[in-house]
Amino acid sequence: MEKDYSQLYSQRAREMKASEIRELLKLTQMTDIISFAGGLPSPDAFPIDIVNNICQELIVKDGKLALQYAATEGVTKLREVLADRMNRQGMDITHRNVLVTTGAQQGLDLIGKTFLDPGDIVVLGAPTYLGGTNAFAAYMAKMESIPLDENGMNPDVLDEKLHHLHRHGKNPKLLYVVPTFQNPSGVTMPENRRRQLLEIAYNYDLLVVEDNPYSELRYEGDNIPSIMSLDTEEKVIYLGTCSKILAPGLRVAWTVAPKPILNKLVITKQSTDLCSSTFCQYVAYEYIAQGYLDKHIEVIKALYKKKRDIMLASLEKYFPEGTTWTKPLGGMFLWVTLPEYIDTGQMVERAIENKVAYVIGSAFHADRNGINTMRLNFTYSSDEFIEEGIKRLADTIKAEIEAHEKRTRESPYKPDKDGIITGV
Ligand code: PMP
Ligand code: G9A
Repeated sequence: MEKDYSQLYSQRAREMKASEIRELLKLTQMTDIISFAGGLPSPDAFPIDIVNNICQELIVKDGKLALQYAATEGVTKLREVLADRMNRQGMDITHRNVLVTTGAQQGLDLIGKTFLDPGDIVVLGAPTYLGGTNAFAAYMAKMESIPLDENGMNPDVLDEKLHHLHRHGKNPKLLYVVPTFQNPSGVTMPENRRRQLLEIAYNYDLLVVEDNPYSELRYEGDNIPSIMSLDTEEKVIYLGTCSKILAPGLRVAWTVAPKPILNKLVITKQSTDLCSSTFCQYVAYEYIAQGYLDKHIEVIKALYKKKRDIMLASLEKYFPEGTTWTKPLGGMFLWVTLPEYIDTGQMVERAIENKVAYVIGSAFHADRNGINTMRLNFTYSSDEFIEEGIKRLADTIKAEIEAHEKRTRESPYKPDKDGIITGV
């Protein structure tokens, strides 16, 4: 029998739960399941030859630096090229506003560690990125959810929520948003909403955490400025990452923040990992500085647009009546809503038996709502498997609908013509 250490765990560790995404990943990577679960880039797109050349040249040319510890802030020349890229996207920063992190996930954790005491409130979307909720929950924060619509977070609803919280003496500290091609729903906040959101943040003295891994993966439509680039009061912390535009295995990401906040985050990071992998930072630097990243993004955009289109066409072709889904203009995900009586948490076992996987929608709701929803990733699977996987998923859903209809037919309690159940 395994020894039980639970009495020794901190309260925070006792309350932490495994990420539904990471657990599914273990399962889907081991088997022949078609996975629409993890937010994984297509491995076919990884620039293996270029990274190979960079690594070989790097180790000869700069080995003594690349194998050494780096400053906690990150390798200066990487911070500089990242700041340049951000400025080309409308920001006004220097490398001193940039902290290199081990994945944007670490950025979220450092923000939690730096700002959140137990009981502090974070306001976020419903649904929202589960890794964000988990990072803040690890610091025992309380989440307050704002339901999203097809244009992301509605500022009027946010304002009402904050007003209500304030009336009850509650002052949230952070507002967490993934405004562009949101994980998990794929929806994007238009510019006017971003401006309104900032005004609200200023009024309520909230820090906005803008988590933005996907904005460069736009397949149609015009770019929308980041919230940080619209900010005039230094109230935004921004997270970027190489994970979706280059390779998540590098674990190279960056946090942009006003200098006082950045300095605090650096101290927080020192107790976490001293510095992010120097070697990977040098690889990322060379990749960007030699001009490969912008070209690579064009290649993967074409690849992912096609995959999105195949998934949308397959949904149209196979999914039964009563199901709806978002039609994202970019990113990696779309969001499916099933009839209310279907619990995607229970259905997932049947889906896995049918050799297809998704992430259950309730995992992305801090309040565990959204039980009839699911997130589908369209970038990881090969083109052929996308259609086959959607067909398997459609069959799984149809079986749930049929089982429900059978139960209703056989039930002694039937609704009359006004929908009132009287019993037979
Ligand atoms: N934020 C969001 C919204 C994400 O979708 C992800 C990855 N799925 C992350 C943060 C973490 O990314 P990274 O690989 O950079 O840690
Ligand atoms: O593998 C991970 O946990 C990163 C992917 C995140 C996601 O699926 O949203």
